[in-house]
Amino acid sequence: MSAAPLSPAEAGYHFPPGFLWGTATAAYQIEGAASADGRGPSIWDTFSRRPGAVWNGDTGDIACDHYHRVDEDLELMTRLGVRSYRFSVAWPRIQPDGRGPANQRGLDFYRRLVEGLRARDIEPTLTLYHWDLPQALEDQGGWTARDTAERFADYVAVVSRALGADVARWITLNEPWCSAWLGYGSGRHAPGVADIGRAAAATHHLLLGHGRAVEVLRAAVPSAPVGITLNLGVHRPGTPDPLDVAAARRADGNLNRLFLEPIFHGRYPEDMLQHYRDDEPGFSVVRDGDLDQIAAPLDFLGVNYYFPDTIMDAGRSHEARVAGYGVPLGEQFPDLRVLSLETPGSDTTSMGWEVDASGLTELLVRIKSEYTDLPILITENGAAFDDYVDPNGRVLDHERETYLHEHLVAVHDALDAGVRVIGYFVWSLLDNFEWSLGYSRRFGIVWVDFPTGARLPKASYDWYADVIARNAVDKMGDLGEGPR
Ligand code: IFM
Repeated sequence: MSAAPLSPAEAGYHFPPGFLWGTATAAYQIEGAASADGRGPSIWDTFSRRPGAVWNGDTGDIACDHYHRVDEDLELMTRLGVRSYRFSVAWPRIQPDGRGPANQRGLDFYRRLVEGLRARDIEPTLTLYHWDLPQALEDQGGWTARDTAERFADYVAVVSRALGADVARWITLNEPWCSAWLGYGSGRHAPGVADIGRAAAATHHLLLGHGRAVEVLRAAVPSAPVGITLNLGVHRPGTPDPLDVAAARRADGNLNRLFLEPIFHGRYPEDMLQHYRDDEPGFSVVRDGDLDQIAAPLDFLGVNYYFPDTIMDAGRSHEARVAGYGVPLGEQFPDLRVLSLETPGSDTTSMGWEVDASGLTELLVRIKSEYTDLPILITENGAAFDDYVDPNGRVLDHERETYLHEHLVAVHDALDAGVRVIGYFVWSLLDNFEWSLGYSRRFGIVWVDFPTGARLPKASYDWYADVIARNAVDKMGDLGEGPR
């Protein structure tokens, strides 16, 4: 009698041949060298100097000093074995005032990086905008001004002309929700504006900038794959009560549908247009033809996923307590009237984010059924934990290995469900500047000693190198070296 075939849970999870294993970073979070070689100020240089805006008054002035240590970081990637590196270009290095001729020394840095990657057989995945708007453009309204979308298109033309031949794939924007809603809605991110109507206008101008960038890229690099990276989530009603179901739908509208619908269906969701109808300027900035531009066909969708959200209606905090939920996490957008709740007993990361990989599978399956069958790249996934260097000089971040392991199994489940996931990028290669939380949160698979800049690969780096080498993750409960 022949033995029954092993299930993936028993045999391990193998990924399709050619699966694009990678790791990701962003310019302001790692580069430092804030005024080197003609770089102009960005909104994050300004915002991080505002008292109380960033934990400990931290700034990206030095960060990981990647600008000067790029060769060392390329070596780390080579040893890791990644097939692709996702990085962003700092617009203020290329156009210090956000417009006009290119700053050649800024371009030279990225040329060196891209050539270094190619020499090591690592595909450059280039993000054109990861939140560091030139301050000079913010002074003229930033993303609340339509002109910024045009300036972005000009900048994209400069970068694509200079680096086009060597870049493997292009990402127009990283997480435009954060730029619009944290930057102009809650004010927790640069430029620190708290005005819902301006956040809605910024949403539209960011998406318009994306559409214009796609047009420019199609002309400059016709054969290169182009996509956008969205931070998407799942919003689960805390109870079946219709009020909570409606609240979850509002949260979903703001985070997911406000971006997925215009990009893939060429329209803004009606309930969100209604919700923001009295906010000025809001979506009154939309002009004829804009949505066609925004819905320009793409080659892939980049998805950043970290955690799921449990949602109840803001008026139901008593019921939330009765249902056993902990203290609601702060209400970031009072107009949405949602409580974001922590599931009792759940594991959380040092960001306070709930660990639940099933949300990633759920999200990917939904994208396929409701929005697009395009190939999907997981352009970010990872976790911050309270890492430390132990007396033996090692960082044994087994919680991160577990997190990554569970999320890779979730990706595998999505593949089994027919979703075309073509790659996965760990956030992040290096510990880095975590925006308003400064250097207090460590997401890296490589430890960075910020006073000296020294790098130390963590246990999760070795674990991930092994996953890449085998194109597979082990079965659950078999995570290699001394797990948990
Ligand atoms: O560090 C950020 C990154 O810049 C964008 N996505 C989420 C990460 C973790 O918060």
